[in-house]
Amino acid sequence: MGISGRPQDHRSFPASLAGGSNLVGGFPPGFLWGAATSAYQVEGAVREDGRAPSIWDRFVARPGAIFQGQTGEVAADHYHRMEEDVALMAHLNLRAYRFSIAWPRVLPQGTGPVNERGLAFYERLVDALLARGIEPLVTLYHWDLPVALEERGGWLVRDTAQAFAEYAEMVARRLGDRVRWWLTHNEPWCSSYLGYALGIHAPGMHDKQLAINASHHILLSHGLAVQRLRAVLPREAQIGIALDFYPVYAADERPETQVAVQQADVFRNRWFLDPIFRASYPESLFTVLGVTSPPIQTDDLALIASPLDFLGVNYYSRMLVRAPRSAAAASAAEHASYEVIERIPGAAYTDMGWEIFPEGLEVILTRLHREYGVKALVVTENGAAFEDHWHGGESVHDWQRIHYLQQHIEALSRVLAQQVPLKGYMVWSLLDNFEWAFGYSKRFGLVYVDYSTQRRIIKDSGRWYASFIASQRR
Ligand code: IFM
Repeated sequence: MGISGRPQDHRSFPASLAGGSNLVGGFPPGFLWGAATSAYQVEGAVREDGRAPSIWDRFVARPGAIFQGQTGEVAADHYHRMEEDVALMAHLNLRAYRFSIAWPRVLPQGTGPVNERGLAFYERLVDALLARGIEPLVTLYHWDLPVALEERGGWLVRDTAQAFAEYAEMVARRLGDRVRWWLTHNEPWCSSYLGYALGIHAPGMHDKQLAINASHHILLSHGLAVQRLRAVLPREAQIGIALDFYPVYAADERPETQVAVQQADVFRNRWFLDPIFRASYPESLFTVLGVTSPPIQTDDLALIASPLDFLGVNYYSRMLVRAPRSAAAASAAEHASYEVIERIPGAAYTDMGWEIFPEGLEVILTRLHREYGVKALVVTENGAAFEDHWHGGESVHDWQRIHYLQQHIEALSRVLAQQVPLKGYMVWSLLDNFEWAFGYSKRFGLVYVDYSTQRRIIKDSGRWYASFIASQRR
């Protein structure tokens, strides 16, 4: 099977990290302990079984776009190793697995005829998961728009929102008898801002106005898809979206910094949260971004705010900001209204340069429940990249990741103690994988992937997580 490591044995961990069982209690029975991946980051097989290219296949070919010109062509070869990977998940005691469907694999032209061979892959994956008692969580869009749609305007045109709703309905009709948990989009902030304003993600554009326009169509596509999913899925289906959050903190006590905090919060958290849960864009959003309103039509916001069963929360870090201290600092900052403090003395960082700040997870989850009245929450991503080293044996010692997971899981138990309806936690990621512009240089997996052989080696963190989940079985 090619799986290394013994999940039940955690005797080699530092004493403070061993024994998930005495870490925290109080997790409800049926809590979804899982891990997540996305199609382009793990599948590979980009030209197989009728899959057509997505905007990422095109973007990775752009000189300088990706670390060392790497691509997702092979990635973790999950398309060919799916059964082995599901066995690995069972070995890790996972109760849930979040994955995404590659739109261009199942509808190569974005609309029109279904590619049965592509769809069959996801049917086999869902069946394999269920056979092992692992709950599937399906994400319909994790950034891989079919090129055929990009050529017709991509997210800059309303038709793409309609095409997404049709795609969502088709998948729901085919998998809805077996899949209970559905997410429309993953991190639309990234699809919009990184893709259309900063140009560091596909489709690689550099215009904030395009970013806000694209975001409106993405939000609309979400609302339209929620309606279609609701119409065809069984009543017990759970429909949501995964947003990424960065709680914002003030770096000093100046009143101007309080304003800066509000503006950064609008930009980083409320841009998507408010339309989805309050049917309106935050008042200052367009000013903060320096753009005009996107093309909003009557009923768009009501559709975007279609009721959800749960919200997926992707949490990695926080933002520490202050008001610019001079005109020069303001013009150097990405947004004239605030400066981000990138390095905080004494703080710990992951290999992505993200501050490790578990308290932020507690803050964001409780806020979503209290301020936005979200019915149920699932942490759909949380995890860390560290420089892992494999020396050819059976293990990879990644105590920093264990510590990271432990601290964040402790935050969850504090959240549950405050009666927040939290239903699950997915570690990003199951496997080391293609980290977008960073290529394979960043490793987030519970499982190490030796890309030259595609051998999987369970890291100590994977063994720790398996042992922790086992300790929660009641
Ligand atoms: O790898 C990504 C994922 O695709 C989306 N959320 C953040 C992860 C780590 O950067």
